[in-house]
Amino acid sequence: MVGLLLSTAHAEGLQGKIIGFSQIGSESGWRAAETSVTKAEAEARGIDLKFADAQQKQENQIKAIRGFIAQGVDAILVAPVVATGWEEVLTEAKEAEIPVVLLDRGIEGPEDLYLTSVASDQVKEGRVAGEWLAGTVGEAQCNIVELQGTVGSSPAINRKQGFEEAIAGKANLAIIRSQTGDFTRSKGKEVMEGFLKAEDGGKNICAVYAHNDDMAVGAIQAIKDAGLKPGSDILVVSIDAVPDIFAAMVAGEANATVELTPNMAGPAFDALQAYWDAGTEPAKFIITESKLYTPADDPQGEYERRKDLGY
Ligand code: GYE
Repeated sequence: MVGLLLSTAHAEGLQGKIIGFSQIGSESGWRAAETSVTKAEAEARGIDLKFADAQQKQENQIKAIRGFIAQGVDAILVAPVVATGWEEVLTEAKEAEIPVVLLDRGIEGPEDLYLTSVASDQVKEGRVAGEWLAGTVGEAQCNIVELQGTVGSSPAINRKQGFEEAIAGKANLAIIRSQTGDFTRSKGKEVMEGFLKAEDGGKNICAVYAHNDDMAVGAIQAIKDAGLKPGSDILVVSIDAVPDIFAAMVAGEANATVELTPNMAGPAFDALQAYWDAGTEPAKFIITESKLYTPADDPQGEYERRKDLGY
């Protein structure tokens, strides 16, 4: 049940609206949670949600958006897999006078192609992760390996930038290897296995920074398979705050995560309703919170709380 995440304040205003949602896929636990929360938020408001899963492919998203335009939906939500290549299709939506709301990832190009964007501050997420690591290792020498998100996606670009900003000027901290794990658990594991082999079985690695928790969970498995202890031999810091990372914290195998709410649809629907009801232009960027969690923050409780929320 996702009941506790629902915002019920304006339950009636969107009754009967048809809204298309072009989702990226289900590469991570966070993504799956976002999908279920979006469906539940739509249902609670009486929205007829047309859901399209793009299987990680931008071309499928573009096709889905064109399909929504052809159907004459009232609005379109899109979680853009990569940051570029949207101008043409979003211009088509604009010409059809269908408002577009971006969810959880940003795009390059003119801002008038979408009504609003609901997302976290991804540079800040990277910075929070980097500051946590810098504060934790202090003066000690620390070689970091980085698991990047999907190449060309806004969270991969921004989370890298924010982390680099946080460790810039600290001579004892260095990213020695960085590669994409495509936001998935299996790729995170595979890439981490390569890092461990290349770095003296892992002895040369002090920390792994993963752009999401799923890749961190994959990396944790690789570290264990290599005979090292994740969480102590190699520190693990990531982003999302999904239940599995709290389970890893309970086991002493993960050290920090930055929370990303899966409820991007609630603020998106609120913005659409205000826009339709009162002509209120929403803020261009609706920014969700980025809170740090460590094993000191009741990981067992956080795990259970999220399971109850329907993750
Ligand atoms: O952190 C990751 C997902 O787009 C910000 O995408 C989102 C990211 C999220 O697959 O787990």
